[in-house]
Amino acid sequence: MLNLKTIEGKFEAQGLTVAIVASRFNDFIVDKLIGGAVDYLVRNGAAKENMTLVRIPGAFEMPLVAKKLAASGKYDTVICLGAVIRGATPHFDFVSSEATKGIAQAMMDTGVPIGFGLLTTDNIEQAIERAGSKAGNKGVDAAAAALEMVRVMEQL
Ligand code: INI
Repeated sequence: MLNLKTIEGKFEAQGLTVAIVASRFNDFIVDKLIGGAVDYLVRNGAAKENMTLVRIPGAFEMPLVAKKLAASGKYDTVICLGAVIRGATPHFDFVSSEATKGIAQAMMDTGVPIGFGLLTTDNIEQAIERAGSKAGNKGVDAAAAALEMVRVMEQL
């Protein structure tokens, strides 16, 4: 549009190797995110044989696992899917902030794009809305961002 040399990623997932890290905590939500992410990638050309799902206890464990997978050299991208839902104590704030910081750190330490599909919501209704109902599916969004980032990074 501005006549600039522009680098951007195509949404082509052929040959993409993916690790999905998904928490068991709030699995009725997280399973919807996984379904959305896998469906998105397959519809864009990825093969299920090139995808590995790693189930972990909760969001707090996500950075460690995401970092190990990203550093393994086996995957073009790692997609983190989970749901932290606010309760009556400050627990939510500690879990969500450590998970978010740790996932970002894993991406920066390894140079591997990581899709961030960790819901942090005030209540269950907000989580349901973001897991395939009125506010879309954040698993799809995380997969799309991960794919776009892989294709951008290949060109830089
Ligand atoms: N883990 C989540 O993934 N979501 C939550 O909402 C949550 N809450 O609210 O407690 C949660 N806690 C567990 C945490 O991630 C660890 O698995 C646990 O503390 C064991 O280390």
